[in-house]
Amino acid sequence: MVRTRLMVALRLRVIAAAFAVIALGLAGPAGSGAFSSAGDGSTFQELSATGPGAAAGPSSTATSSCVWKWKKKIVIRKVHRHGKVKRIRKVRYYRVCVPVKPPVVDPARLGVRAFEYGLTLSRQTLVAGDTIVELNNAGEDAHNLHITRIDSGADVAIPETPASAINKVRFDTTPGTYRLFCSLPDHAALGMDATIEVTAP
Ligand SMILES: [Cu+2]
Repeated sequence: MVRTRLMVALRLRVIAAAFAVIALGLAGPAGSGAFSSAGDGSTFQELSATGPGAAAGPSSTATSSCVWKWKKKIVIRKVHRHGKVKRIRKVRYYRVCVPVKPPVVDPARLGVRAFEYGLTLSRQTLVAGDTIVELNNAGEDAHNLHITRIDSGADVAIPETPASAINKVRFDTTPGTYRLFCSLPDHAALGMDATIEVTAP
């Protein structure tokens, strides 16, 4: 009989202690209730600073080079309580800025066939931006190719290329008119001279 009463009293104490733990948890700092039942105030603070409830999130400083995404991590903590070691499982939320890969845009391509004496272009217009110009020397002599902006005189060149050889140059174009010619003596005057229109994307 005495033993039974003792057992009941002990059980009541255990229940009371459990309620106290819950009450302690609920009385924790205000914020997202996701972690409150754990009753671990210090961790809660840390979580609320980076958790989904954080008012001044990194989103306010997000740049176009990365996108903020929520991540979840399970954290197991050992807490000493009432002489016992308790394992507390928590879900920790944090944000990471995932780099955004710029869309891969294929370069514009222009083929230039050179011969004595002329240039044949694979196209008459180009879209501005990353461009590859390929000189295909279909003649018997060596030829080079200059690509010059008519208005500014900015010049990109493919060096002298022997007969039956192919050479390339890659550069950025801007909208405008470009002149293509071979700079070897008289070659442009003899016909190795052409223009191409570069249009805005
Ligand atoms: Cu030439």
